[in-house]
Amino acid sequence: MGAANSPALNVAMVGYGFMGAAHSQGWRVAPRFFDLPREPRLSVIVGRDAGRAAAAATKFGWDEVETDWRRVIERDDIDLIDICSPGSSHAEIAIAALNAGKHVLCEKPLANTVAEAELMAEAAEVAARSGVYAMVGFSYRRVPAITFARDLVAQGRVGDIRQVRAQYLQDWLVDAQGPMTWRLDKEQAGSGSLGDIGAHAIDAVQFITGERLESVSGILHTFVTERPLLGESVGLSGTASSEYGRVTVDDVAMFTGRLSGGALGSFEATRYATGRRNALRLEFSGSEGAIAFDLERMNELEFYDGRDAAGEQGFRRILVTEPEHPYMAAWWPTGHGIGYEHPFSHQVRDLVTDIAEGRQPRPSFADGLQVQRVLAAVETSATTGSAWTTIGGEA
Ligand code: SOE
Repeated sequence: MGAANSPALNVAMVGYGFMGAAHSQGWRVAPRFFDLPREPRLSVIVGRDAGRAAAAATKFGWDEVETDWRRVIERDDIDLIDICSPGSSHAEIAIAALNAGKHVLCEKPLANTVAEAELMAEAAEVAARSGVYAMVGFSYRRVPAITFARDLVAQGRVGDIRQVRAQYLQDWLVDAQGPMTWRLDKEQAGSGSLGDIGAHAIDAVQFITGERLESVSGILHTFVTERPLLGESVGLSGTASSEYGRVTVDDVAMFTGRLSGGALGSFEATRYATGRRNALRLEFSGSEGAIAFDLERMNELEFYDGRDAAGEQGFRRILVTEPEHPYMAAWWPTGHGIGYEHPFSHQVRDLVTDIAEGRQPRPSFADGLQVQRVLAAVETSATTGSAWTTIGGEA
């Protein structure tokens, strides 16, 4: 286990919220279960609030605390910057880090605008020429059942995909008195359900099918336009104050799309799907078979093989916990499932391996830019009322 004689990979992580916690777990656990060519070190955690950042460092196991990301980028002993802060900060930090020769892992969506994402992809392309790599954190690609679905599709087990149904359903905004957070502020988050969770659905569909969305037609809607602000000193779980803040992003995004291989897709991203806590649901209907997945049952994949004998056909439930399944040989005995946090270790495994072997990790910033273009096209279609909006950029 680990990489006793190879140089450590010193990581500085910006942000310590939900994603900071998940990434910390990934950095810490990956080398305990996978053989990594370089051992990640949780060197510095960066947060503007020194007290909270120090508390996070202790809780998540980081060696040092810094309040200004610029200072860690200047340090010679830092190899990689992991960006877990809100979208509004991604472009500035990622570009500065890449220009300084640091590898970058950046949470999704890549940026808040296509213009920012273009600059980031450009900086990543230049850096890659000297072996400095950037990856965007679409972690669900590394759910073993999703990777396995991609493998089945690539092996032709579902034939030509004709229809795709993709939904990302959450319900944490159903209560209209639920507090304001940065995720509901366009300045900080870029968009709402569309970018925060719709981006995952878009990436997962494109990853599994190997196709790209070429045009979309969408609607966006905000059900609750004002929410109570939280008191100064309390975190997300604190009590709401009597002041209200304006919600400036979409609560729900729905769109249809055409994929490059000819498939038609319907997409829905919402935080108002009462009773659905974190259901990323994907279904692919092909000429030879079909696949269905639900993140709320993340260790399972449903597979319909149209080549089964007549009378025996039907969706079979595959428990994706066998050592033959992607990533699973490193974990528990067969049938002992994994959870939400494991894909973050898989992400670290793949990223560190690619860096050590001098290979561009995927999804690259160019992949993140392409998803950003899809998000922008949905917004354009929804806000201008145009029936179809074509997604620009290179294929
Ligand atoms: C992170 O990958 C993320 O998209 C969060 O930003 C969402 O809020 C979460 O619900 C799914 O994961």
